[in-house]
Amino acid sequence: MFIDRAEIFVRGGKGGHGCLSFRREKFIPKGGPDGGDGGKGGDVLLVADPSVNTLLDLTGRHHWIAEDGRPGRGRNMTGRSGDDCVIRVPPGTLVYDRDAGRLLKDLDTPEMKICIAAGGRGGKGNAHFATARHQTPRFAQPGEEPEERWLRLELKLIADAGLVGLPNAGKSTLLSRTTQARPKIADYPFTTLEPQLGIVELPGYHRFVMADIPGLIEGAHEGVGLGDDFLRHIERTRVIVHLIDVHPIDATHTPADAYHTIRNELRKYSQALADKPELIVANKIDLADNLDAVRQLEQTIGRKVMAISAVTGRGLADLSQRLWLMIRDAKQQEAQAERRPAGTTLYTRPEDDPFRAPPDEIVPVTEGSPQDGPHVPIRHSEEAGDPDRTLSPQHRSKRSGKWGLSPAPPPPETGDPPA
Ligand SMILES: Nc1nc2c(ncn2[C@@H]2O[C@H](COP(=O)(O)OP(=O)(O)OP(=O)(O)O)[C@@H](O)[C@H]2O)c(=O)[nH]1
Ligand SMILES: [Mg+2]
Repeated sequence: MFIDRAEIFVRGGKGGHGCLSFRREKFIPKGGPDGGDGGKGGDVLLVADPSVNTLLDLTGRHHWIAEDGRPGRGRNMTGRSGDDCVIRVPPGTLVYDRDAGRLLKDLDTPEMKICIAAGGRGGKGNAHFATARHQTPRFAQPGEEPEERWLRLELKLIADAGLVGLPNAGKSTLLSRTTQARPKIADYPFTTLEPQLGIVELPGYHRFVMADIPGLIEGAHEGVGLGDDFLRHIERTRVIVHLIDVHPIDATHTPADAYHTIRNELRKYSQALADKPELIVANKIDLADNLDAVRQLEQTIGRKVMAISAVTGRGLADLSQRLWLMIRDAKQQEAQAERRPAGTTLYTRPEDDPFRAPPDEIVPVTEGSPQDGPHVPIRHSEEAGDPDRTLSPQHRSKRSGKWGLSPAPPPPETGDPPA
């Protein structure tokens, strides 16, 4: 099965809560605040891994959630940070925000790593808020909520050369003769329904990837035949191999007509695709004793044409060599245009990404003097050192109201704070 799309939900880990605790030891009755900070939640990372070929693994698992940070503890102990969740995808994967429908990143470089959903920061423990004037901060900061979102991942096959042509031009035959791929071949149109890839190997350890896609016909851009959607699989190829049957069974359409039809469809799909370097190849020359049909095609379209027979293998070595040279030139040009170190985090998120909550959505602290970061409602401890049992006064009154109880008295603190 050819999977090239996946939808996944990603969420970073929650930040651990800061701890509300006071030091309590023998002979030290008022030991002061010693609640540690919560740990940071893990991030969800996407890594372009060349050893992964499809998005197949992602279709079986929809939720990718990083580990939460652990809460801080008494005695100034900081909670452990959560582990990151690493998702490996093939290079060439496009990462979209599913709901916003916009492209977040193009993972086009092997080993490229991006943080797609950051974990929440750990909350500060009450020790953090002690000042000379306020020595008994009876609050700690909860951990920050993590980022989460649905992603749509799309893999565009990265082939170096893409075969285009009318149905029955012999594209699949050519792929099967030049690579180890075994696509279906038959003498009826639209034999190929899904793109196929193969690796062409040449002497000198040179190799490149060739893609065979379904045949195009006139009106494909309007959905005629199999449409032209699969052209996206060859949008990134460096070279287009335009294959033409020079002895078509249907004599009303000459090879030159075939050429113009395909050129027209390529242009309708994308001008960038139509502008790619193109090698025009006349196939099935074994069906005639001479190359007159090839010469005639050259004259009509005014372009140089390579002659091959995918069945007998004539001209295939030259074709592969010629393609390799074109691909090598294209690669060199790309390398000059863009030089980037591989293996680094190149991106966290677009600057205009509206994902992070605007500051006014964060409830300000209502007691004490926060020193940095966004602050959230005060939490009081019922048991020092156990932040899971912390609740804000608002929470407490809300909860008691909900259950028809009178507001609870302030919770006792185990450590005796200084006066
Ligand atoms: N005589 C001859 N027949 C060929 C040659 N190349 C392909 N064929 C035949 O042409 C027919 C179509 O070949 P395919 O490789 O399936 O053509 P395709 O372009 O992949 O066709 P679609 O997948 O339908 O778009 C088959 O019967 C092949 O055997 C060739 O060089 N010479
Ligand atoms: Mg085919």
